[in-house]
Amino acid sequence: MPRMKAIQAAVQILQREGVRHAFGVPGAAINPFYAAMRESGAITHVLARHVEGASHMAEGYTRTAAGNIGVCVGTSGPAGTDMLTGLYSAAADSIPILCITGQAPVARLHKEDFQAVDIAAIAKPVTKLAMTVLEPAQVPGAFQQAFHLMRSGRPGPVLIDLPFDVQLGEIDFDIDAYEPLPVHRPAATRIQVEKALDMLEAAERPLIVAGGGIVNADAADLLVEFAELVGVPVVPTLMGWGTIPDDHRLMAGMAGLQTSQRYGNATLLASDLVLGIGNRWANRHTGGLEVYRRGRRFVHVDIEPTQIGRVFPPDLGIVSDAGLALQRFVEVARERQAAGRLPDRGGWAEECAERKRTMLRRTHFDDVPVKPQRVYEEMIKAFGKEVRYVSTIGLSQIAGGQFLHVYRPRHWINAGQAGPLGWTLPAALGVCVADPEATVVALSGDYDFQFLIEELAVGAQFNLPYIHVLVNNSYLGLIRQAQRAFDIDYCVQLSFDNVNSPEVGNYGVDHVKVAEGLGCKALRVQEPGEILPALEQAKKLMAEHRVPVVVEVILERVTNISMGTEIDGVVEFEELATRGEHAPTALGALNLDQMQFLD
Ligand SMILES: Cc1ncc(C[n+]2csc(CCOP(=O)(O)OP(=O)(O)O)c2C)c(N)n1
Ligand SMILES: [Mg+2]
Repeated sequence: MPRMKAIQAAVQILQREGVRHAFGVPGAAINPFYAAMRESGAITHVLARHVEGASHMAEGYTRTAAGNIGVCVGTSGPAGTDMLTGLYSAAADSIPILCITGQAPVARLHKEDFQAVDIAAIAKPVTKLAMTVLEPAQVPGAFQQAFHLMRSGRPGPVLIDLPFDVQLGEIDFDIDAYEPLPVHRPAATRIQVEKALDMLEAAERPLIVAGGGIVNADAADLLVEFAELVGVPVVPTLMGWGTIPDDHRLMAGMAGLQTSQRYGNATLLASDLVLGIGNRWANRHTGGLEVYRRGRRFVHVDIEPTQIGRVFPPDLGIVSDAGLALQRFVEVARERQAAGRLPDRGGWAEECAERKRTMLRRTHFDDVPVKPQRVYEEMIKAFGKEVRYVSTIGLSQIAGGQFLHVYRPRHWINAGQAGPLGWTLPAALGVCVADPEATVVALSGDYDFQFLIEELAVGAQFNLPYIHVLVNNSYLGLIRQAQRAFDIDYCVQLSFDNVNSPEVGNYGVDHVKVAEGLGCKALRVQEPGEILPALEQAKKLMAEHRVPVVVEVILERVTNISMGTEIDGVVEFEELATRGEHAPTALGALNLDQMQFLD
């Protein structure tokens, strides 16, 4: 049996489990791991500038391709605590990442050693497993279990904390005798699917709500196949956006309080049955449950048994991996189609499509300073269907959800539940590492951008080119809007006179100078007509210099974005589209002459 340090076995296991990249920040307590990684040569390491950044890079990396597991690494003490936000974000959105931390030697754990903190205890609520490994011989098993748990059931993150002496302890280990553990994924039974399809058949206006579980199961094709078979329109959640292309005739829009379309909410409200697959009835999707549930029945398919009934009791709950359930749904629906049993949904689908053609918000404004809606219109023009968008939180993300178009799963990469400011930039870098050929476009407000701005240097150092669209209103815009309810505008201003950059007026931070200082390229845009040329120029700069390119659009300071607390009560602040030219990039409304708009 080969004899080696426990940490060398760990690195061999990482390789065997498919890890090729790690994101991290070294420190004394994790140096044995770095030595083993260097010796193996099989894992490339991206050096973050902030350990939280490394954790979000790992998440962006995981989300980009099925099967990916992002790894983030840090030393003992503050490195682990810095990564907690990344663990929370990953856990909340069911994303596996593996967080590896160094730790003080076992015998000194209780002596308040330098940078010794019980990170496993702190990380417990935001991981599937958080473990300080106390025996070198347990290291292989800890990693084996980590991968098993991250991939099984509802995916999620794991933290493995490795005391210094445990990393260096000698063990007998043979990687050829190592086998990844089988992955556990429950599958819907035929009886369950028959019952769900009976309910679907009995309904007059059924909908499918498609959640992020479909993305995790890599089952978007099956979703579209099933929807087409039964002719039922699909409302994706924010996490499921892209599972059905936005321009598909059965894509009925998103429903919810913020990242939703008017037609998506209207269609949900008109439905009488909702089949939720791989979704979790997030409160930003449902709003008040009384309105959401009134007059309709629900089927809920989820991989995690305790998710069924968590938010409200469904009429039928099915515990299943979304992909395995969809396989069965397609199989049984095909049989029913052959038997002539499937009802014709043409009228209902057309009603939904008609709403999608007509219930539009206006995006075409010529105002200076620029209105945010216009930015999304120009982004759609600049980037094709293959673009991968990355965003997190704020009015920028909300308006992005309302106005952008997504055509593929994993092409809208968004921290859905946790919404931690600063996530966008490092997550985008993780996406670049996972898919170097992709056009990656990040979308941030000025505050989100400033939160982990130093990570731009990582993009410059490691040649990770992407475009960062920075919509600058010099405000904590979302919170300013929320403070209207309190009749205050308090502690939300980011504006000040920048003594070094009179050209930014009172917008405060000179993002162009900061980005350039960190080794990136940056363009600033003041007028709507300049946006598209700037985005085109950014593509060229990105190709030429292989570094991140920031395109900052100076927005009007105050624009309220449509939102509400109930899906039948979303407040519209701007003029709605009443003519085709008001919403030139809206889908379904491209035949402008034939359009009739609804208020
Ligand atoms: C770590 C963290 N702190 C606070 C918040 C609350 N929050 C949500 S959006 C926001 C303001 C975002 O401002 P900006 O990024 O400029 O976007 P805008 O809304 O102006 O488009 C804040 C403070 C958060 N999501 N995360
Ligand atoms: Mg802002």
